[in-house]
Amino acid sequence: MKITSAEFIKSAVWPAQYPPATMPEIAFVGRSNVGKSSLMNTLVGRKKLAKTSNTPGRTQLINFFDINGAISFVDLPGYGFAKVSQSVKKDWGNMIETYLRERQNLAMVIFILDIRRDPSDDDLSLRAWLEEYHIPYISILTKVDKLSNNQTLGRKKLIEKALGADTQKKTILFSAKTQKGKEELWQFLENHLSSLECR
Ligand SMILES: Nc1nc2c(ncn2[C@@H]2O[C@H](COP(=O)(O)OP(=O)(O)O)[C@@H](O)[C@H]2O)c(=O)[nH]1
Ligand SMILES: [Mg+2]
Repeated sequence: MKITSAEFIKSAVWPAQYPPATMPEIAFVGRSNVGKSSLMNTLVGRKKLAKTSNTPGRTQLINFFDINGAISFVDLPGYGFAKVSQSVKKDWGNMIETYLRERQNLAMVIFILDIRRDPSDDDLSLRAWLEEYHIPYISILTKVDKLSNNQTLGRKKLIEKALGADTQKKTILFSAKTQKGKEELWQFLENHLSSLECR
C-alpha cells in the first residue's frame, strides 16, 4: 500500500465521541508496551504518527487516524499495565469492549503479542471478545528481532497453542526494528479490505 497521507483525527473515550463511521476501520490492540504504536508507525512509514514511548500505560484514550482518506486506523488503550488501580483497569476494559461491540465500520482487529511472552489473562479475554462479537482479527507476534529464528518458531508454536487450538487464524511474525512482516501484513489487510468491497 502506498501511503499518501496519514493524519491524526481525534481521541475519544465513548461512542458519542467517535468520528463518523465513514471508512473501513482497522483497530490495533495489545498490552501496554507490546509495540502497538511502533507497529502502526511501521505500517504507515511515519516515525511519529502514533506516539511510541518507554513508559507503558500512557495511552488511555482511543486514537483515530485517517490513512489515505480511505481507511482509518485506531490505536486502542494498552491493557495489563500493573501500576494502575482496579477502577482504572475496569474503565480501560469497558472502553475497549464497548468499542469492539459497537463500532459499525470495524473491519479488522490487529491483535498484537510479544513473541517472548505467554499470552496474559487480559490477552485471553480480548481474544474471547473478538470471537464472541465475530470480529475478524489477525494475531501479530512482534519483537521477533529479539530472538533467533529457532527460538521464534518455538515461541510461535507455544503462543498459538496458548491462544487455543480452535484458532485456525493466521499469525504473522513482525519486527518494527527490521520491518519483517510489514509487507505480509499489508497484503493481508488489502486482501481483506477488497473482499469487503466486493460484498
Ligand atoms: N526490538 C524491538 N523493540 C520494539 C519493537 N516494537 C516496539 N519496540 C520497543 O518497545 C517499546 C514500546 O513500544 P511502543 O510501540 O511504544 O508500545 P505500545 O505501548 O504498545 O504502543 C519501545 O521502547 C519500542 O522501541 C520491535 O519490533 N523490536
Ligand atoms: Mg502506544
